[in-house]
Amino acid sequence: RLTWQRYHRLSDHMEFHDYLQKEFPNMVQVVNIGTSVEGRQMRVLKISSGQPNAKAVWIDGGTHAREWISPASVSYIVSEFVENRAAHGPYVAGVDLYVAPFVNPDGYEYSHAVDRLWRKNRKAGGSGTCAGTDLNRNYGYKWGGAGSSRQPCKEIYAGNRAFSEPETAAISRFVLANKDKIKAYVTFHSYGQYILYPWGYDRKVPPDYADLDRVGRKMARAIQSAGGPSYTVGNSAATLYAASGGADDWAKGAAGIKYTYTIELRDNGAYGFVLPAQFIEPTARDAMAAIKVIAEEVYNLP
Ligand code: 0X9
Ligand code: ZN
Repeated sequence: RLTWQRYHRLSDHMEFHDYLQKEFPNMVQVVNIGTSVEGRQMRVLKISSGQPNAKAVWIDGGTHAREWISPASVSYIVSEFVENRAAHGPYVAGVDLYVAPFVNPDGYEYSHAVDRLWRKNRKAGGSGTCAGTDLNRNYGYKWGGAGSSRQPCKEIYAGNRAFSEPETAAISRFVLANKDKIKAYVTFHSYGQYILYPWGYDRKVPPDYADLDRVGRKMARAIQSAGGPSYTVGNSAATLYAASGGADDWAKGAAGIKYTYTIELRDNGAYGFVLPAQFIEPTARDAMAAIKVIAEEVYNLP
């Protein structure tokens, strides 16, 4: 079973998904949306409000293999929504969630078994070149622009075309099929404590950025009120760096989802990607506080 005391392997998480579906069949459905490069299942957990026309929030984690706090925190959110439902507000029960805790299952396992700091997926390179595509450079909006690379040995290798990877292709298919329901898209990464909104490909903002900024600040405030640290809110390219082909830009620019964020969880550099397990619970509470704000916002949309 899953705990929040250590980082669990993928198989423990899969057992947790199966357990939730079995124990809460009216609320939780495990959907296989595709297969990774190495043949692992790409899973989405549908957490249903039971309301027929509920709006939905997309949450994902584990895009970058080494950012273990991301899938841990996303799984904590799932557990809170399902197993601790009564402790939260009415909007928790009023929106549907689509949750993909492991966008990059192969990379996650590789970062446990072989290389703790692995980032990309596990797409085989051609002979004499390197393995792995950066999944957060492989989405099909402004693909191949600033902050991405065409060289397979780079950590920010964008792949040989947009959605060349089965992992990103599966997500785009699923999200587009549900895009009328999905009103918010939150992708969890680490580290740095940032709440970032589009665009990431360039230091420009979308026309409705004032709404994104307002809700972003609300999330940051909620995190602090829950006892968490300060998170910096801003436009992705201006606040962090320009990077094209990200999931967030695609969700906003191509799928048309209004409230789109990348949240970089803890810490702000002391441990970086190798965040000790004692920080899982407090960091997961940051993530939960942010998602409660988004869920409430979506719930209250006209
Ligand atoms: O570079 C990234 O993909 C993200 N940072 S990380 O350290 N987790 O790798 C930031 C992505 C922000 N979004 C876009 N640039 N579109
Ligand atoms: Zn990342």
